[in-house]
Order: sequence, then structure tokens, then C-alpha cells
Amino acid sequence: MKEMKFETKVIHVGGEPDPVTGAIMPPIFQTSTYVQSSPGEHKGYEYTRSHNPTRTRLQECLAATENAKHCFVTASGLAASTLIMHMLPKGSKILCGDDVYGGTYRLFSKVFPEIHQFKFVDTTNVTAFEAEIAAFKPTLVWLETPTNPLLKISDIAAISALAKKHGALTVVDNTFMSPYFQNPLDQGADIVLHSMTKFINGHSDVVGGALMFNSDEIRDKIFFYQNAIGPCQSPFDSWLVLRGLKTLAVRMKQHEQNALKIAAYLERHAKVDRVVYPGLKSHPQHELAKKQMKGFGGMITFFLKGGIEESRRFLENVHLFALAESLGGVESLVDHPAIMTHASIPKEVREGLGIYDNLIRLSVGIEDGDDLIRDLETAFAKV
Ligand code: P1T
Repeated sequence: MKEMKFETKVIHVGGEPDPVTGAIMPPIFQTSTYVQSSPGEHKGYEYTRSHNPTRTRLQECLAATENAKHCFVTASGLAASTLIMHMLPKGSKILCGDDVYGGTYRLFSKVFPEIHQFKFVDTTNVTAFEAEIAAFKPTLVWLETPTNPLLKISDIAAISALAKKHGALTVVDNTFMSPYFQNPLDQGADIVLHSMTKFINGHSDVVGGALMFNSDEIRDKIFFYQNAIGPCQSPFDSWLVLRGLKTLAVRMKQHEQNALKIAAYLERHAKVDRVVYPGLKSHPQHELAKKQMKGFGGMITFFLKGGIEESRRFLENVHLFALAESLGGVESLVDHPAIMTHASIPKEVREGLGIYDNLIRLSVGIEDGDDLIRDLETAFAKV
């Protein structure tokens, strides 16, 4: 399996023809329970909250995409984050990147502070981060790279090494890059997290999460909490993700090709103040992006000249880009983080990070790039 290229793994790992019928596509094991021949005697499956063959196939395939030994899929990305929080001993300290998905911030600042201690810091400067880790002494370091929505990039290898030196685990939320463009475990991280809702499934019809890692100890803990708490993914949703995953490589190439074109277009636009895209030379961490990522992805953030009124006019006048939360689907989406995906972050924290009312986030789909540019041009003309 190690010799297989990514494009082959997503088609073949976990995708063997059904041994009973020869069906080339795996059946959906839409069952809650499994017959036992005698109490405790079964074929490895007892109850779907704990195990399901469709889910097993998806987990095998996903583990292969991140070069991981183990994978667990969950009911949502946030369910995966929740399992990690439960796995940690009570009173753990989590040192978290300051720019994370609004729902992750809400989970850490509103749900878990009675159990663990959180500190949000900039993780883009390794020297400054070293001082933070030495002072805070975290149990776990939480990186989102590139971040949502500012597309800040953290040095996974350097930060994971520092965390290891100080006895902390490193989690990387790899949702924005997908396993096609970035593999954090290969760079020293301990756990990779994905919202499968995004690029991995890629068709905006499933909510799901995934955790990948190599440690057997972490596997035992995550299995225990997944089974004890119950945020497992349904067989049908697992099957849909398994199906979406097959085209991840081709989709990511097209997302990136379109995003490169659109980012260059936006950078030249008179009504745009600033564009943030890891593939632009103007991105402050463009060199790091080239080093640790295999591509630049399909997410673009830009700042319109003006404020909330200009943003509203722009967002009300796009047609191909749908104004909606989420990202990573085949269709292009546009988001206003301050009002939509990151509204749960207090205004002063949000603006302290640079998430202003003129910040617009694009999830560039796999349509024709020129059609997408024409759509943006129509909306700019109304601003
Ligand atoms: O929505 P869910 O599957 O629970 O995943 C949460 C999540 C985790 N990590 C990152 C980086 C994310 O972007 C998300 C979800 N994000 C959106 C819904 C959004 O529009 O940004």
C-alpha cells in the first residue's frame, strides 16, 4: 500500500469488490446490529455505534490517504474535536492557534473550559511559540493550518518538534488542505483532524469528521470515547464519503487551478484592498507553504475596499458563487465570516485577529475558472 500513489489509494484502498456477490462498489451495510451464533460469538461486528463494515472501509481508505495506521470517522468535524477533548485527562492545558474555525473556538471557549484550560496564541512565529510553550506547559497543541479564514500557515514540523520536546501532543486540523495537499503526520504531528464535510466528501451532502494517527494508545482511547459517547457516522453517510473520496485528487487539482487564477485576478482588481492565498508570492508564508504543502488549495480570503455595505452589495450579487456557510464542495461558495461562520467569536477578538466586515472568503469550486471570474466581475460592478 505504501508504494501506491494517492490517486490509486483513494480508488482501491477499502474498495475491494464485495466477496459475496462481486459487486464492484461496496454495499451499504445499513444495519444497526449483527446476529451472533452464541453470546459473544460474532464476526467482529456487534452493534453499529461501535463498528460498521461500510465505516470500516472508509476508515481504511482515509488512513491510507494520511499515511496513518488508524482512522476513526465521526458524525461531524466538531464531534472529532470533542472526542480529542474527552480523551485528555481532566485539567489538561491546550495551546491553540488564535485563528481557528468559529465552531472550534466556541467548543473550546464555551463547552470545555470547565474541564480543560485553553490559551489562544499566534502559532505562525516559531520563536514566539517556543516561549509560549515553555511558559504554558501544554498537554496538547492545536494547530489549524492554513487557518480559517485568514489562511495563516504554521510550521508543522517545527511546532510538532517543540511540542514533543515539551511532552505535548500536536493535533493538526488539515481540513483546508485535505490529505491530497498536506500530510501532517509525515511532518511529526500526532493526530490529524478533518471536517469530512468539506473537501474529503466534496459534494456538500454529508456532515462528518475524521481523526487519523499512528498510536495504538490513542486508538484505544478514541475508540472507548466514540463508543461510550456515540458520535459515530451513519453507514449511508460513510458510503457517500467513500464515494466522494475517490475523486479527491482530481477535484483538488481543479480547485487549485481555479483558485490560482481567481487569486491573481483579485490581486489586480481596483475594488480589492488585499488578497490572501498561499499560492500568491504576496502571502507572508508563501515559502513555508511551498515547503510543507503539495499545493495551495481552493480557499481564498480577500478584503474589499469599503465596509459592511460594500460587502453586502457584493454578496447579494454573486450568482455562481452561492452565499453559504461551509466549503470544499464541487460548487463555489462565498462566506462572510464576521456574520456567518465566525459570528461566535466576540467582535473584539475577531477584529483583533483581522476578521473585519470587509473580509470575504471564497471556496473556489471546480466549475470553469473564467465563468467564476465573470460572476465575481458582475458582483464587483454592483459595489
Ligand atoms: O462542520 P463540521 O463538520 O463539524 O466541521 C467543523 C470544522 C472544523 N475545522 C475546520 C477548519 C472547519 O472549517 C470546520 C467547519 N467549517 C465551516 C462550517 C465553515 O464554513 O468554515
